[in-house]
Amino acid sequence: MLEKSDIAENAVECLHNEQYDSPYNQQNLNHEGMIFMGGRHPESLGGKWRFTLDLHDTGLRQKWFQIEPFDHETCTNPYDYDPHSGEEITVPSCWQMEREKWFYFEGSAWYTRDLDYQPEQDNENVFLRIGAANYDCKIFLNHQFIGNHYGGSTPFFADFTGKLRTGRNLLMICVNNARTEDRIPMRNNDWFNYGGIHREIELVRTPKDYIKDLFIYLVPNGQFNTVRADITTIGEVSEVELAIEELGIRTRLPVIDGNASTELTVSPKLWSPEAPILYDIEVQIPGGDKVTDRVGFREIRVDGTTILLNGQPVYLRGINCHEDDEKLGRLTNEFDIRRRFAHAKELNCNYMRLAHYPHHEMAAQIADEMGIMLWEEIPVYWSIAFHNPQTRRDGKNQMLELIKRGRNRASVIIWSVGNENADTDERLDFMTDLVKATRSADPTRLVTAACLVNHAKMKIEDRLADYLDVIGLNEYYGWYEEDFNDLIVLGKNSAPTKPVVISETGAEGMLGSNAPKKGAFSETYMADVYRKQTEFLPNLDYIKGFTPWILYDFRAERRQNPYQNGYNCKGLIGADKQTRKSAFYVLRDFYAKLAQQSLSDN
Ligand code: GCB
Repeated sequence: MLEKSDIAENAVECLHNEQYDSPYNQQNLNHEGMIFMGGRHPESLGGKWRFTLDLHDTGLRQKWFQIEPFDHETCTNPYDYDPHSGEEITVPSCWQMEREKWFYFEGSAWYTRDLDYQPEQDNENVFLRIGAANYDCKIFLNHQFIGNHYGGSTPFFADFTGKLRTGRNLLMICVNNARTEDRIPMRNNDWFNYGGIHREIELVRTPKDYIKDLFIYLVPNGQFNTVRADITTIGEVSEVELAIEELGIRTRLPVIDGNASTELTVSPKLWSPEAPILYDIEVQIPGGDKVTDRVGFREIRVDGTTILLNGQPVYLRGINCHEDDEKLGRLTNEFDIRRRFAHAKELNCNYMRLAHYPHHEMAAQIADEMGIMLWEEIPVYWSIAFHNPQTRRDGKNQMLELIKRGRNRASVIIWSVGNENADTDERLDFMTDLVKATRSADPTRLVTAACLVNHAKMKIEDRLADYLDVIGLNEYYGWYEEDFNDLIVLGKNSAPTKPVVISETGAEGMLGSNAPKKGAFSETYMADVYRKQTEFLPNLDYIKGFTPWILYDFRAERRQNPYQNGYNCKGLIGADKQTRKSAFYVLRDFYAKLAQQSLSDN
């Protein structure tokens, strides 16, 4: 047993210490370490990595990250794993999609590779950036623990400055996707628990003095004439230059204690789905670090039960979408994202809900360009350990990472803090704190959550609604709630003073030769539910948006009836991302009518 070898300093501790992972769970890789990426040129560390699953966390117990390369032929010590050899995996990926034998694995897995480092400039900073790894990600460089990150869908950075050797370095990463009680989401949810480093992994270099953050936006004052920029720098920086050439702006700003801010009086052309106008932005430390972005300026606010985009009432014609693919799992790419928005446009949508966790950052960049408004959210979903301070810290951190990553994206109009969480005191306390943190990190967007219905009183009732700008409502009348007439009762009994967006509704509809021809799970039944919903909802004047569940069928292991076989089949299009179901056309025609109406109203 390796417990007796040189590698394990203390054999008994190695086997019996159940606190073995606490030194490696500091969650020190968090939103505070984020660096603005626009215009930077990171080096990809993607490609083939050595890989092993580690069901018992033997790697942390035995400290596999300390193992030096050794010769197998002459080695006399037994070993349980050699990080310098073994199976290979492609990174980024979800391990489930790489080998059939890894499909249902939930636990720790180790990634190892050599890293050749050659400095490019004096005193450069070097960071490792991971776009997302699900869920706990621990980083080891040259046998030393650097830090860990919690949360499966947001980016994080590890500071390698001063820790890299010129030439060969050893990088080891342990990713754990177990569903545990403290995590967000917790143990139970309706999507597949993919594991691994599923977004880009790269090295980012900056000069010693650099730009850490840039937040630029149209001040939501109803005048459309003020652009504000907040810039954060690191190092000895006394001024920065901000340029928006197309608006005739080139100005130098003093930096005080690492911060520069300005409000410019300027009236840019406004961004909207009909006119997704973007401006090139440049920020530079004179003679030094430079970042760029392409940014749209728009204002989103609510007035009573109306949502106003650039001062004009807007109805959100939306659809939900998971980040899921039959062959790739949660790994996505530009083609996949563009196809998704093209399908939304075919449905006459102007809006999409990116469910139920932060999607790849490319989604909002492409939505900016294509003119699709977005709802983005973190997976505070169903049951969560709201009482646990660690969980609260994790939730807030995921939200701040999401906001910092994408707050220059005009397409993102709403942040959502939760989905269908029971209305308890602990949840309310957790949520009010989260809403406060969200608003203070970003005063330019609406805040929402998918709220609850009081089934006894048959009305929309959720204490969280008081703290939101828009009430999201998931309702499945005609499917889980079989009697559609109950929706009519609910609609009449409710008198919200804020806009309500139907954040989910739908029904399952199977494709293929085995699909039932009528009744539940048939396409006909599904289309009928869509018909009833779209005929009734326009009668409720406080409903200001509609996002049925969902664009594509997606993998969900809790669904095991003979039709579903591990898939949620409420997609308007099948899991092949091609085959449109009958309900697709019902929604398309409904939205065409709404779009026509809104043209004639404006
Ligand atoms: C919901 C959940 C969503 C599920 C959906 C369903 O209310 O928010 O994650 O997938 O219902 O299909 O049951």
